[in-house]
Amino acid sequence: MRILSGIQPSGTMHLGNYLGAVRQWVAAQNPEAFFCVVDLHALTLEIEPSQLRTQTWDTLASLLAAGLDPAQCTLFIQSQVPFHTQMSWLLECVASYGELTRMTQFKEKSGRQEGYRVGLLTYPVLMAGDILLYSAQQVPVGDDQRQHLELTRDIAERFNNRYGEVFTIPVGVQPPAAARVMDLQEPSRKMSKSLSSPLGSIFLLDEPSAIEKKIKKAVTDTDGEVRYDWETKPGLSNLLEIFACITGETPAAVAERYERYGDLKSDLAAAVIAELTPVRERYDVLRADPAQLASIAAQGADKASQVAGERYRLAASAMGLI
Ligand code: AQP
Repeated sequence: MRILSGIQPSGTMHLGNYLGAVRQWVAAQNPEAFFCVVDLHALTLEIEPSQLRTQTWDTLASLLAAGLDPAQCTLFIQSQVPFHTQMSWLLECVASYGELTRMTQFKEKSGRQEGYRVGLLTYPVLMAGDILLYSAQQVPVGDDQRQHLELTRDIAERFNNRYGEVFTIPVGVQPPAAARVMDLQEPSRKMSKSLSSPLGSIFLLDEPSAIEKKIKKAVTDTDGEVRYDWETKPGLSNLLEIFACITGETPAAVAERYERYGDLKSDLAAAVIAELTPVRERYDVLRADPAQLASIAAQGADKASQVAGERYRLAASAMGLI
């Protein structure tokens, strides 16, 4: 199965990235699967060059620690495959300005800053190129990427209608639970690398004591009944989704096993710690070997370039470029 997905090196990976996306990638990895650190996307918001560099390696090490295996899939850094920016230009000449200004993430992120970058408007087109370069049939992503994936499908269909059948039309795939993990302190907002309150996000590299504290202090409600109900119990439902994703149950089935919030929180903390501790331990070993990380990235970029180059040349030629 041809698969493509990516993650921005915009901070430390959090439980939302891990459960909503990366855990699915590990389960789906195969020789036809491509996963990348989308460093070009991270340039859409302000970021120090040294921070971007460090976080790119941190993110690559996190993906390996989470279980991606370069012997089973292709793992690479987006900017090391120049076809991504080349394809982005071709697709910018297919996408319309109106459809880009309608993107929810653009509206939210541009509203937060003065003088936002043009890249913040156009990065969904770069993302479309990321996916279409690899003829991905499936794109495992969290729920927040649903709209960008629809845009990718629209751009691909428009291209194919105008220039001939060049692109595979991809399908987004979400996990059955935890497709949108919410902030533990503000369950109306998604868990985020950059925007959360200190206690709102659980990070992949958090110590067990920090995980326990964050889950214990997670906002719930005062009615005391353990029930899966996003309308009236968003905080609790978020915890149930996280729990269900880890154990492979449904959130409602997890809710049935508990009568008290405290017991649910203690068991959830133990489950999250058991899930993340081996990842953190592997990360420490991997991050201590920068030469190995660089070699994995170089090999991945080589393999990715072969596939991406072929699709780029087909698209460019179909549009009339010599
Ligand atoms: N809260 C979330 N729940 C489930 N899945 C999530 N993803 C992101 N947040 C959640 C999924 O993780 C993958 C990589 O996302 P990204 O690096 O593009 O992160 P983002 O969308 O920019 O969101 P972040 O991590 O919160 O970063 P900031 O705060 O910098 O915008 C994607 O598949 C995404 O769906």
